[in-house]
Amino acid sequence: MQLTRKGLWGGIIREFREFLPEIQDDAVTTLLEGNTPLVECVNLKDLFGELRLMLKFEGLNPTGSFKDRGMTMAVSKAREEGAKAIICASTGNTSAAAAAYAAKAGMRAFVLVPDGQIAMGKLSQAIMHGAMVLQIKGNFDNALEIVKEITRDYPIKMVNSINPFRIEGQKTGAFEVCEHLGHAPTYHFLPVGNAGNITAYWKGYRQYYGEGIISNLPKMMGFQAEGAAPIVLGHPVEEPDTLATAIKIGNPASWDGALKARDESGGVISSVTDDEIIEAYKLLAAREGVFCEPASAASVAGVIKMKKEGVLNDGDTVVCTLTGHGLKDPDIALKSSEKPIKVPADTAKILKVMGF
Ligand code: AN7
Repeated sequence: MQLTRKGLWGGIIREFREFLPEIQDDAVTTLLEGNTPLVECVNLKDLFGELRLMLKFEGLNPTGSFKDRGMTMAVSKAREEGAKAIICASTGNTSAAAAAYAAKAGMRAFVLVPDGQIAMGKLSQAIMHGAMVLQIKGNFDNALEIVKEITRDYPIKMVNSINPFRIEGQKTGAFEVCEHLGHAPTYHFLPVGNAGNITAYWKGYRQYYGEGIISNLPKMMGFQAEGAAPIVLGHPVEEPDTLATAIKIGNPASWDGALKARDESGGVISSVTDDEIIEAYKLLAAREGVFCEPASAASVAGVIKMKKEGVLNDGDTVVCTLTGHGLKDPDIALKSSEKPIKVPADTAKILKVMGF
């Protein structure tokens, strides 16, 4: 047999070049992100009936979240422009991706995170990749304001999703969903924090539609955590509160993009409670073998809610973006489930506990 490179994935910039802003070859900074699986739920018929539920598992990107799609674009573009440093505010995943791609590009990264409110896995990534991690006594929204001020006056590239290249990269998630299914889904569910991703997916779907690659558009369904649901309430939330720390955001930067996605697609932006999020989070792990982080499960909690409200029909294809990997936040996993059983090192006793 002869070895060939056929079929090897080159990262989203190389794979989707014709649909993305141009980038010089030597500036492309990639960890081969993208090409994540679209996993079909097979064990949840009791909940969803004949709904076809598919999970776009973005936790399988190089740094464990969807942010890698946007970051390869933002960092490559910053590199092309000659930037030496990047900066972002983050609830965790953006900081992990920024740190990793900056390391790859040979740039410095500064990340501002809310003190004590980001998951352990994400913090350890940012530190390991060599970013300067600044923990502020404040929330994400405060951190983003400071980053905006700094980048107004200093030559550091902002890589939050206000940076349009982030959205460009993240829209490739929609391209992949269409390619996997052979068409667009009926509904696309996402968690909403800063609202960059729902904006990006809608942009991606519209672009494929405009190019005649797909002939239908999905309804965009965004779900915020109840304690951090500014778009649902129609005003910013001063002190957002949810255990899904990734989406603990009170004043989303892409607010308008989310409204546009909802209104143009005929979709919904709604909220789910922390209990509903944890229920969906555990359900996916225990019954489908897919371990995502709590914020990601807001999408599936949204599907459960919409199904109960009679919005979804048998035969509909529903895609949920699972934005980040469950290993990002082991604390919540352990807190929300049963403790391991302590046993003596004794076969007979262990067999008894096992029920034999
Ligand atoms: C797992 O990392 O905002 O609505 O600073 O980490 O595009 O903001 C993370 C957001 C959903 C919300 N799921 O996406 C950050 C940050 C996970 C996330 C969201 C985030 P957007």
